[in-house]
Amino acid sequence: MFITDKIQELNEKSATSHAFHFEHISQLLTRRGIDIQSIIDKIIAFQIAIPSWALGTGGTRFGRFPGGGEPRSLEEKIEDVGLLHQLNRSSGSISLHIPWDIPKDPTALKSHLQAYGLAIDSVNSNTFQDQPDQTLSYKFGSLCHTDAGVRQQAIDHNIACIEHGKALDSRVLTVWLADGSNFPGQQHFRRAWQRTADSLSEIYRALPQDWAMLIEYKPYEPNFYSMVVPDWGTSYTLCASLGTKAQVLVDLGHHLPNTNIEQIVARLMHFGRLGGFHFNGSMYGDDDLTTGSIKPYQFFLIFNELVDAMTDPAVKNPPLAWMIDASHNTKDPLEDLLQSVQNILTTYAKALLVDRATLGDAQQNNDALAAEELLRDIFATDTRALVAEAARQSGGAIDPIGVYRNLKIREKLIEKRGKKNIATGL
Ligand code: PSV
Ligand code: MN
Repeated sequence: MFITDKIQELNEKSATSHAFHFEHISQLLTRRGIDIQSIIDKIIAFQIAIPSWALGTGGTRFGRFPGGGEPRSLEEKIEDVGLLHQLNRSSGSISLHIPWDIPKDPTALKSHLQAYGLAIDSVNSNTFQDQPDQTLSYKFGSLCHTDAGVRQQAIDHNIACIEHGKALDSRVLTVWLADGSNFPGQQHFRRAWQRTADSLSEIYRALPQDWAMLIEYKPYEPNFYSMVVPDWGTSYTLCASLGTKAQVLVDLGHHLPNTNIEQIVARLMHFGRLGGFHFNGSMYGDDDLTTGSIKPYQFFLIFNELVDAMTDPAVKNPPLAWMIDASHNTKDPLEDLLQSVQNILTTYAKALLVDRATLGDAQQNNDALAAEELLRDIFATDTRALVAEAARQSGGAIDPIGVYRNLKIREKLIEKRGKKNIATGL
């Protein structure tokens, strides 16, 4: 579905109200000596990948309630991301989970992507489920398994993912391991780490020079006693044992309550090892809620650290792969993704406004109140008009969700695809 003309028509209706809000923030920032256009350009340049597995309605282990119009194929998933990108101009790539989304004809798929101005982001391996045609089971782990045959099967799968990615010009393999144990004594911790490191090094050998391997961590689930890669420290040790193409991936939902994620991000960037980011919102654990919906202040503090390191020439961290990793149980998945992207961009914009010299002085002088107030002041600044202006300037919608609803896109997708189909994915 191509809707660019309609977006322009509807933008005209929002123009007066947008001009009013944009004028307000422009005056505020001018008084602070901030170059508004340079902030807008940075917002325009910020692209967040959409995962192919989050375009349908997710389920829980208790049930699944599809909302209708879900994509029936990888091509239709690309069309959905194409819709998002036309609306916000910030969702220019799609990540694939293999084997949920195996590209059958890479050449045709590439031209389909091109038609929507999209690229492939990461390829993500899946050794957390058994597939019908699979010889050996991952019930007791994959890359860490005690049986060399299972490990080899998991290694081969990851290498096959790299091959799929190469055919589509991806440059990132993301590895998340569900490996671990449910009972004390079940697994030998040191040997499990070593087997994992050895298996990863086999995969690393197959990684092209210009690729990155991102290693994600998670404290619990599906294993509830121990996970082989439960935290950023373990991820870091694995990356360090592999080489510089291996980087840690932070998924916001993969932390125990009250973990200081902003400090983790700062540490990893200080050591040049933060490679990727999965955005979502979390109340208790890996809840996969809308980004920024539960703890917006912490989300801002995380972005503050990211931007601090990204703008410090002394920090030698590679560019990050940004992606949303969420599941949509209550809302329309496309609306939820639009909302997440808006929250990400408005929060990123806030972090860009932080006066780092003044903050640095306050920190140097141990003036806790001044430092904290500076951050709180920026957190309270409404940056929505900056994000709307960035979308407007790049041909997107001033109000992406408003346009989505006005054009009755979900209704049209249901008409075309039906009410009951279920997309592959979570
Ligand atoms: C695991 O919880 C995770 O965050 C990993 O990124 C997976 O690839 C994704 O969710 C989908 O299951
Ligand atoms: Mn994730």
